[in-house]
Amino acid sequence: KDNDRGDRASRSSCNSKATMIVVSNRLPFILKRDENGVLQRKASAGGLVTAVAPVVIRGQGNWVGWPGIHLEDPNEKIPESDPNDKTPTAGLRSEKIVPIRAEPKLFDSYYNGCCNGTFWPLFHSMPDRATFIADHWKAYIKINEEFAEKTVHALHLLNKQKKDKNGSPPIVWVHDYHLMLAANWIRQRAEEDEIKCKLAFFLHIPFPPWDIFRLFPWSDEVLQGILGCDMVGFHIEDYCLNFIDCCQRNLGCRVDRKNLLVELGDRTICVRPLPIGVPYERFVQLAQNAKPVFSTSQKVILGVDRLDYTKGLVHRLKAFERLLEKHPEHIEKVVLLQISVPSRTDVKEYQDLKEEMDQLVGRINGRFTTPNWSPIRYIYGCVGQDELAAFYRDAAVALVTPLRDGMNLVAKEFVACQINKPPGVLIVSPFAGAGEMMHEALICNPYELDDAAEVIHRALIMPEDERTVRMNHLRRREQLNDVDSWMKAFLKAMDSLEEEADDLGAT
Ligand code: GDG
Repeated sequence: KDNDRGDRASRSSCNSKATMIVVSNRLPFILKRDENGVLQRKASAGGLVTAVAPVVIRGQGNWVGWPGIHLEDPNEKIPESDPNDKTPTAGLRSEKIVPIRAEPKLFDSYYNGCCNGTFWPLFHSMPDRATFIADHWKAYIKINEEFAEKTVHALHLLNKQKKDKNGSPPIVWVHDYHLMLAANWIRQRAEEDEIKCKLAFFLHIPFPPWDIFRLFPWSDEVLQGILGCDMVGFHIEDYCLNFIDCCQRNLGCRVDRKNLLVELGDRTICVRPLPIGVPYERFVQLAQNAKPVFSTSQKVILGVDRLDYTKGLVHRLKAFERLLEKHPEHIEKVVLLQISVPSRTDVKEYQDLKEEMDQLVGRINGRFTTPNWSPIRYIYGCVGQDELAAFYRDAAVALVTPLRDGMNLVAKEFVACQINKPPGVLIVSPFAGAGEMMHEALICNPYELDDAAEVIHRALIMPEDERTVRMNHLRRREQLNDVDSWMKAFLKAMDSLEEEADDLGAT
């Protein structure tokens, strides 16, 4: 079943001129110091930034976030972008950037402690990996307060500059699990100061079922923080329903599962599935222009992931090993190319995972390598966008097998780049948001190694016509539902908030 709400919303056009303040843990670029200690911007090429930045720029809004380094001098100014910068954030004037300055130890407790040590594993339904530490939670509260305060300050400035006092109020869009408390404080402060705004929250990772969520000792506060918004977005309807369930069971809210509404006090909050897309045409272009990268005649099975325990990399390597055991006809005929991008490298769990992967690659290669061939090519690092597009284009199979993943953009970028005829095959885990809607992919449960090995085998021997039909459907859907249409669907959902809030019906 296609995700009707997301699809319907994203097809409609929306020319909102709204002023938007984006609030995210990171700014859409990072700041670095050159050899003379002068600050410089380093642009980000992510799809989300590409879609959101033009809207912020057009409405002369702001971006609130951490700049990637600790700025000690409170008066130090954010630099303008480099004149040669052609990326989407180049038009974001420095006066519109609101950097978060925080004491490094506090920020570490918030970011590595609470965000990545608690919420990341818990929300990916891996509670055994989560730590519940009161000091980390206190740091999370403090940093969220700091974000809220900076956002309210930006709202005040916008309010002063606003010529048309009756025009639509600015949209404040808070992103992700780092900032689940900020919205409620922004609402309270804005109300006290009589500043109008519409508040939205979007979660990029899964929202877990109630039985997992309630393990967090301060779970009520998290819900109240998010419910400070007028609209709450998730990638898929399952996460919306999990959230609504938690609001009902934890806080006793009246809810409407059919219309996805939650009532808190005298307010009604709309919950919406807004499945994110990728900059589809940009990836097509990259794939058209990229030079070939594989010098091998062997079929390439591709994996591209941040090195994170949620991505199921250990299971994937073991499934590939099982394939070689059960189907030795693939020996010397296929290669697994795994790109693992270093991530959260100062956290022990991530260092342990790197160690485990290094050993596993060594063991499998040691076991199967012949004089002319090694089964796994392992890149621990980041490749350029052109090279990545060439990998996506020329791979015979993409293995996207996370144990749990909010959406997973790699699956979508792969199909966008599949311009070769005949195309390759996408294998996706049912535990990724992408697995919910990419119906023509082969579905593979990463926990079941025998089955996973069989699915890879099936992908490798799939006839051309079947591959073509599947890939055509997958590509069409991603082209229609790209990241710009996600942005439009969001703005449309914000536009229609008032009507929807009147709908709260049966529980
Ligand atoms: C979170 C959620 C959700 C990867 N390797 C290279 C490279 N990448 C780029 C990919 C892709 C991005 O990184 C990874 O995106 P994912 O969606 O797969 O995963 P997360 O980072 O965990 O993102 C996720 C997402 O937010 C959006 O809402 O889908 O579920 O966890 O864009 O292209 N880029 C380059 N070289 C690499 O080696 N240039």
